[in-house]
Amino acid sequence: HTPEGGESVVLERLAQKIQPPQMYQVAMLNDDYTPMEFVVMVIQEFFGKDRESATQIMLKIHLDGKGICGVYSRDVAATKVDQVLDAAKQAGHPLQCVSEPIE
Ligand code: TYC
Repeated sequence: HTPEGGESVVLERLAQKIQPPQMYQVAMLNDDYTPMEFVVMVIQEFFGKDRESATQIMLKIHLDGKGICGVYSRDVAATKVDQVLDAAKQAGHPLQCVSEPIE
């Protein structure tokens, strides 16, 4: 049947309840021991960056202490952190990585 005024108010209120998922930034932390080359490889492999962008991100982390490697939904961000920490541990490097909600 034909929608009338009262229904559109209900639909608007429903639409307001549909929110995009909370997003999470995956940030890597600087340390004094992990080789720059290893960090660049990790950023390329797990965050899909080309060598140039990966190098820029690595240098930002090296200089500022921290840098964002990507932004993802909660589950994907948690998986990225696990992958980075596993790779670092396997290679014997102390590289640290965290996931943080944004906005
Ligand atoms: N600071 C490290 C070095 O001089 C390089 C490095 C960069 C380590 C980024 C960790 O997340 C990191 N070898």
